[in-house]
Amino acid sequence: MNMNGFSNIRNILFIGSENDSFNELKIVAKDKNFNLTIATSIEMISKSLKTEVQHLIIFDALLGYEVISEMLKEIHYIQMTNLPKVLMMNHESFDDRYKYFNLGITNFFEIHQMSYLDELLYRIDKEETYKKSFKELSIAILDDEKFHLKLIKDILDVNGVYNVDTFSHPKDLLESQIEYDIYLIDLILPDIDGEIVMYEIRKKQEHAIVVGISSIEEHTTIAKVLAIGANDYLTKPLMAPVFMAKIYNLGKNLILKRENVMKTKVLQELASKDGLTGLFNHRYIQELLSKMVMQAKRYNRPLSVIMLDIDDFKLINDQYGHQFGDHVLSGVGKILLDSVRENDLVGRYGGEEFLVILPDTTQQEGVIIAERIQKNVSELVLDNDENIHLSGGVAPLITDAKQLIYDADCLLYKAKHSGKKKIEISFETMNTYETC
Ligand code: GH3
Ligand code: MG
Ligand code: MG
Repeated sequence: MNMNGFSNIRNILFIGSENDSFNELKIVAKDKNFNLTIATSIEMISKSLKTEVQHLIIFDALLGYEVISEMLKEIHYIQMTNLPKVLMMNHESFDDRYKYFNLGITNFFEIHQMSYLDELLYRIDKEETYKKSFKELSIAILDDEKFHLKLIKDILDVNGVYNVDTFSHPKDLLESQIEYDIYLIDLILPDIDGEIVMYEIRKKQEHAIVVGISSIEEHTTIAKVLAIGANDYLTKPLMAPVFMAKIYNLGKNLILKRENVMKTKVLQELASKDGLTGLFNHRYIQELLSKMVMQAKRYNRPLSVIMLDIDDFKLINDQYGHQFGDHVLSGVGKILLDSVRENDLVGRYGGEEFLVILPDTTQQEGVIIAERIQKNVSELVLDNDENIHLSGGVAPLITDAKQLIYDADCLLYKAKHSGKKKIEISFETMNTYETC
């Protein structure tokens, strides 16, 4: 991968002569990791297209309309896929665009607007990565006619899509344990209707691509299939280029959707976690506490929290430096996570203060967990053979989240003021002048 993030070499076929514009193109192409080949005759074009996968063809308008028209005819004859064809002009005008568009040119740019080409190459590269991902999607075809099954499989095969399974009986597909990305379903089938098969698939897989394929052209049938949740409906006989273009677009949408889900997950992770310790941050642990309190009250279950604070942390910073302090903090965070059960939630409440939410836990049970954490942390030894200690307060839910935090904080305060290195659970011995 180079600086631009392009992962594979892409090819551009330039049709024109080796002039200044060609040299400029070469620089832009190289920068974007595209390979530029020049062709000056129909023979050279046909040889290039047959020997190398091309991702873009650029014509120099200087060749003139007639020559370009002849060359495009030859390209259309050889080339099956929709290759972008760009015309490089001195000045582009609506009339020219209209004229060349009818010939099959898809994009235009002026020689002095190399930035346009830059953008185009970026888009082509992105599209290529989608094409690659598309070829990896799994496809199930269900059709009782062997001929259609083979036809669809062949079209996919020619287009480099090999992760394809075929089914002649609806039951075989419905009973298959595999969750496919794309389902191509014939409507008229033995035993079970295609519509029911589609309904069953949609029920199990909300985001899979489901396409109905049938010779039925009745509007009500098409509308019904789409209402069931099919993404599209194609009528037989299938036209290979249209079929492929539609399936590719649907597949690309699925890939984009998955990409967005991943991005959202990453963002949620970033927004809810503390960067240093990886624990939930102050805002998010409060949000979680409100939710847990609501649940505990609804189901009448106990809930406790532990508020913990590292003893004399300032001294650790002063003695070993802030960086080492950070290291201790993330170490303590890890011990906290390792010391609690799966359903417990751990957050960094402040600088060296932590909040642990314990669902389904009484205060007495909470103390056991707090003491376990305390013991595990105290096994962290510093260079001067000193250990790290925690003070804490364990409070049970009585009224609401606010009270819970207040009580735990108050008990922590009590632990600090009565010698540190301890877990407090009772307000009883607190002096009246000692307020939180
Ligand atoms: P106590 O036993 O009473 O809790 O004393 P303490 O020194 O632990 O508490 P104090 O509140 O006096 O000091 C907390 C220190 O924690 C001061 C602050 O610089 C440090 N601290 C807070 N956040 C971070 C951090 O992210 N990294 C590092 N290295 N230090 C931090
Ligand atoms: Mg402290
Ligand atoms: Mg503190």
